[in-house]
Amino acid sequence: MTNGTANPITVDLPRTVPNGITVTLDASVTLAASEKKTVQGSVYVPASVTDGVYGVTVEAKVGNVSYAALPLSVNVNTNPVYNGGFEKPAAAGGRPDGWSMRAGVWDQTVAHSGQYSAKLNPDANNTFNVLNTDTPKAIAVTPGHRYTLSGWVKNNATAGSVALGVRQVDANGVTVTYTWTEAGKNSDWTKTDVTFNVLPQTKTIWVYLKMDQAADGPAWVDDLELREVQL
Ligand SMILES: [Ca+2]
Repeated sequence: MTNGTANPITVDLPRTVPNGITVTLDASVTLAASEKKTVQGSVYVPASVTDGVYGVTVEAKVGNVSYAALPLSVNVNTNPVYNGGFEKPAAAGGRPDGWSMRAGVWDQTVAHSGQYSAKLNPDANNTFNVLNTDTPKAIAVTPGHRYTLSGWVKNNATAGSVALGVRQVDANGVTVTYTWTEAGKNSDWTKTDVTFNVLPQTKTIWVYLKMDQAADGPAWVDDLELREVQL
């Protein structure tokens, strides 16, 4: 803020804040003649606030005159799975951002929510028919802690195996272990949980959908979330 006058002024900083969120910022600031000042505050979002986009606005007022409204968009997203609903396209298009699709399909005809899901087609010749988290979107986790990955899986296969999985990876990019939960055969959208304990050497986890060579129909995944489980 810059005081363009030759007199000291007091600038009030009223704010509009949604329920539950707190803004820590002086209620007013005094500027000497021609003084320039930066004010800093912080926004506190307690764990009780549910995911969503919240608007916080701070105004700069002198007397009853408003000189500026400073809108701040607070996006509360406690799910660390990037683009877990497959709705955001990669910059180059053609695939969902943050996912390595391999032979998988970005399907806009079938979705658990939104417009898109990710699909694997059966392939008797493919020994590793998977789609998975793209390298830069690996999720940092804490050794010794317990998490549940959940996702919605639709499986049209009546044979073989379709599974949702988590790969634990160490600091050198080497696999520590995989944990899989098999989807029911010939099943409509079903919430599928993969619960795992993070091993001491694990740094990140990657999310996988896998289909084996015996599967005889396509499978889809959508709306992936990761939550820590209290031990
Ligand atoms: Ca979706």
